[in-house]
Amino acid sequence: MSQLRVHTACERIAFVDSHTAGEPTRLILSGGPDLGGGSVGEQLDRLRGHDWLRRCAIHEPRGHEAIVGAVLCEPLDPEDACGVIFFNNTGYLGMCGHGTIGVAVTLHALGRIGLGRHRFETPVGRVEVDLLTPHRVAIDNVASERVKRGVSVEVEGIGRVTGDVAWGGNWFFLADQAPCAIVPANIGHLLDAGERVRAALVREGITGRDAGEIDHIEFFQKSDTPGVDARNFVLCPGGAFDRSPCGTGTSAKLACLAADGKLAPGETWVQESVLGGVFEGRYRISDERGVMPTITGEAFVTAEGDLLRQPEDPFAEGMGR
Ligand code: PYC
Repeated sequence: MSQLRVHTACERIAFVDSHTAGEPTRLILSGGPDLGGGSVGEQLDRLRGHDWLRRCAIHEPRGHEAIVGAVLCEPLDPEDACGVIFFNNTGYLGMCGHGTIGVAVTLHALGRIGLGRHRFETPVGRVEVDLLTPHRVAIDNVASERVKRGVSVEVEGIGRVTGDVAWGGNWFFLADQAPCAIVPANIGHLLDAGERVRAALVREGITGRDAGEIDHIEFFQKSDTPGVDARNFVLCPGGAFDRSPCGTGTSAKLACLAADGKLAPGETWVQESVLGGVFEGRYRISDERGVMPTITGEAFVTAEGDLLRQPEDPFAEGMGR
């Protein structure tokens, strides 16, 4: 029951927040537009026409740049648990690994799904989640692939940077040589370097398949943490960094490791984020689809409530684009 005594009409957007290895997910439960039916891709096209929901839920003063939003929609296949569309401070994501883990844990906390396997539809394909405990989730992600190996770009202020271009549900440029140590004290420097690499890719016309924009930049380094294979830093499209090891980024990494013969199917790759959160990754090979990654991580719910939009509020749709 609300404590507020507001005098004017007030729209409410119900949400539950969670974090996955520190990276926030805001799941919108109600108050968004009717997205109709059809494929999740078609529903995403309709949601783009109601961009106020993304801006309101993610931008300040109701959100902040690191939040990834998720809105549930009708699945095309009624046997699937739900459709889900992810968005951030700059636009819409194909898939989101940490977000899928967060959504699964939240739906379980709401009593909407039980432990075990469930299928979610995303704009870039169906993923399967296995809720192992109320917090621990394994996702069978979309097929992932490396499309370019050893791409070298001239980066302003840095020099030549070499990396691979791979798909893990979003497009990534993955560089094994980080510009500095991947530690929290260097986050400012890593953000700046990531933006410069992204600009160099645009300048040199380097894209993913079908001219897909490479909007995530991922640096890697060896980790000193026992049992961890590598530490990463991931620059996300809107200029925030992923607090988690990035589910789609870890999937892209698995595709590169598989292509290089450095990780066998079924072997585990332990990926640590700049903040020390961990995902476990492994893959199987499908004859038709190639590298099929499974990413395992943990999420926890952190808040529930209503975002409020008053018509007279000049920032009813948030600050920013
Ligand atoms: O976990 O896939 C992910 C992700 C993408 C952007 C932020 N997190």
